[in-house]
Amino acid sequence: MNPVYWLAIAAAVIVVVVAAVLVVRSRGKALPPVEERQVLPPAAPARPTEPGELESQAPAEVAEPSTTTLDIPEAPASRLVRLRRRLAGSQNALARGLADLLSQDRIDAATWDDFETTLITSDLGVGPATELTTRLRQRLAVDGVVDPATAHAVLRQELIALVGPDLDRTVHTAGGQGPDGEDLPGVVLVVGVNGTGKTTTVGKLARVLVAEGRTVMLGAADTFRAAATEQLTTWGERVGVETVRGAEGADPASVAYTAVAAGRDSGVDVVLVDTAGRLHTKTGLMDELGKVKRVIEKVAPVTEVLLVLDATTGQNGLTQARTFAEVVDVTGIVLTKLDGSAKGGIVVQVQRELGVPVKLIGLGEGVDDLAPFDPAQFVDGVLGD
Ligand SMILES: Nc1nc2c(ncn2[C@@H]2O[C@H](COP(=O)(O)OP(=O)(O)O)[C@@H](O)[C@H]2O)c(=O)[nH]1
Ligand SMILES: [Mg+2]
Repeated sequence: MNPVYWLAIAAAVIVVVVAAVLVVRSRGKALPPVEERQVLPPAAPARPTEPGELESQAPAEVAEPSTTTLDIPEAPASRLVRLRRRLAGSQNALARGLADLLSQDRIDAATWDDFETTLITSDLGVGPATELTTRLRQRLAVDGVVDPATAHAVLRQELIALVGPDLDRTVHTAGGQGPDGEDLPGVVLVVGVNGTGKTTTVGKLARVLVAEGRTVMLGAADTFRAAATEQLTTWGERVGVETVRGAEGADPASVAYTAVAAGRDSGVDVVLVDTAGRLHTKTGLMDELGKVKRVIEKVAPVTEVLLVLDATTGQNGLTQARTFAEVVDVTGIVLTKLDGSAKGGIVVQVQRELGVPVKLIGLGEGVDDLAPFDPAQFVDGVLGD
């Protein structure tokens, strides 16, 4: 037979084998390592809602976690390393301004002006940018000559001071005890405008808590879109936690109440309540958010109210933050999309604006892309250390 013919067959066989190997390998990569785990015992049935304040008594259902294999969240330590790398990799204005400054032999008034302008465009805010520049000029530019190593150390110190190393950044999830001595779950209410990353944050946070050995229940109080409930339930299933959900259009306060009551009755440690993205310009919707919190507190105190802000929205995000702070006592900020924003400076501005610390940061869409906010690590990331 024609050798060319045989060669063609051999080539085809090789292509098929190589393709098969590639497919198998890419599958292996796409799937996170899984491990068989005991699924949490199902919760006691949700108690019927009772407060007179509720308008619709839409029955909430509990979506039990599926019995498929569960993801095991990445350990916080390795997660932080990766997140820091990502932060350093984002071309942020703050990092650039600092690098420019450090690259000068002599720093004159014009260089300081440029530096200040760069800081302002990094979303640090005019006040903090001016303060930082003034502090650095005092400490560094005595004779106009800056030793890079000293400059770097001083910058690091001043930036950490600006971010606030002493603020309490714990996400409070420890529940107390009820009037009859029964254990109450910690309750985390997650609020913010649509699309900022609330549901994603609830999912990621549930993973962190589960990894720490806490038992968790989710409340899908975003009842405006069925898809929102599905999205949360999927997050829950992946780490083996239950999601209490209402029918589409059900009263969000009712679902939140049912979720927290179910959490208490089944003795979970923490209930995370996802809410709808309220249009902060609509007074009625904001009032409703206040109601969600009041109704939950008929069962258990809300231990943490996390306001989720998209770091890429800049000033607009700050306006949202102010409006939300008027209706609920925000106790912590989650700043999402820092990976894409290149605007690390917003951390400082938003904390000043609200007087509330940034507690968590989102640095990607991946399931483990949520990290506790640590000022020193954040600054090191920004400085590219
Ligand atoms: N790049 C990036 N995307 C994020 C982050 N957090 C959330 N997202 C994405 O933002 C979109 C909206 O998120 P979602 O949780 O549905 O927002 P919600 O409407 O506030 O509940 C989704 O595509 C998320 O994957 C983050 O930290 N970084
Ligand atoms: Mg959502």
